[in-house]
Amino acid sequence: MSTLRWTTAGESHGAALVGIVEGVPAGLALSIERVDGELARRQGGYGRGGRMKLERDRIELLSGTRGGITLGSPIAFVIRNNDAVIEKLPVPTNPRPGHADLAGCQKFGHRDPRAVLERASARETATRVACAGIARQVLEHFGIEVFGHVVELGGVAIPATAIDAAFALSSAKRHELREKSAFFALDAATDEQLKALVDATKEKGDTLGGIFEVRALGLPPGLGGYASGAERLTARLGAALLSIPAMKGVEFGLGFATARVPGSLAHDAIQAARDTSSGSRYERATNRAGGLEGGMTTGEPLVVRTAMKPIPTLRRGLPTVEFETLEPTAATYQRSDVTSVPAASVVGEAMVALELTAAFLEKFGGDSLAEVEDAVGAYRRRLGGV
Ligand code: EPS
Repeated sequence: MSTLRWTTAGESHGAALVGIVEGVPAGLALSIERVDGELARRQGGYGRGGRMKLERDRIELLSGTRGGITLGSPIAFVIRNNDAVIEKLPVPTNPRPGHADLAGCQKFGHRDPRAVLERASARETATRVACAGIARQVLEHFGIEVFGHVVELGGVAIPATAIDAAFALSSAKRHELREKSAFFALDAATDEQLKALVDATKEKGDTLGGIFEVRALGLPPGLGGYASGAERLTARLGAALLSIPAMKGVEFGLGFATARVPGSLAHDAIQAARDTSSGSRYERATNRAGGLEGGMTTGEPLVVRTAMKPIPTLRRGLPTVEFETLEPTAATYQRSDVTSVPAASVVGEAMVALELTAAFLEKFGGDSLAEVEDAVGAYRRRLGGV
């Protein structure tokens, strides 16, 4: 079976987070360090709070490999929670605005926000990053890079010129640049300004949202599909990104700005490819579409940006009411991040990687990596005749 499927389980302060990835072809040398590296990255970024000092996320592989090579069977893993105190934590007496607390309690008919928030917590995204860390190694085997970075935080934007310059660099240099940034951004000069902003916001007991961008480089044309809504990669990527807690909007390429320009400035001219090493005889003169047309990859870089709301847990709790009395009160506060937009960029990168791996294996999937290699090679050759 070559269709990628994945699922997660676990509560934020339960014993562990659990993940299963199915559909990874047999014969892939799986790097656990690669997965743990992404987990460590997700824990980082300037503005994280106390919880991340307690956790050291890493996967314990339970199945699906032998001698480090995938078997084609389900790959199961756990990530243990150090802060596994779910049975000892108090039950908040009021629902926190901006969280799943109230609608979740109404949905299940109880007054115990902990029964909701333990699973609704963004802690679950660690499992997604691990699932993607496994699955994306298929894409990486074929030279496809998925790269997330923060482009805006609390209204301060990374200059577009710095981003363009970073994407003109080699992949290794671009990664180096991002690693140096406390915000997983591509401009060292903006880091200091962002640090000052986060510090001042922390002082005030407030929080910050922002925008991250994910680009995927080296994609072949024709992933996804136009024949049904469910195949359209635009919809699938949008849903994948909006499934991350706290995400409020997604745009591709020119995004919302496309709606404000005439058609002559909204699209990408087709021209003969200067470099035909990918197999395609065509390229686009620009990439306003962000690498997708008709719900399919065009072969140009995928460019997608996602907006994240500020974390709703504030030191001075937002106004709410007590469950029992409906008396006005301030929402319960224990601890919180000032911002987790850098971490969200790691999660967004993971979600895009998962969706692209799924689309890639739908088109080229086989039981073994060798079969996938054959299918990719044959497609590249066929593209030369189109
Ligand atoms: C989260 C609240 C905080 C964050 C957590 C998400 O956790 P705690 O309630 O333990 O202080 O640290 O994020 C993570 C644990 C993580 O791994 O990203 C929330 O309410 O969503």
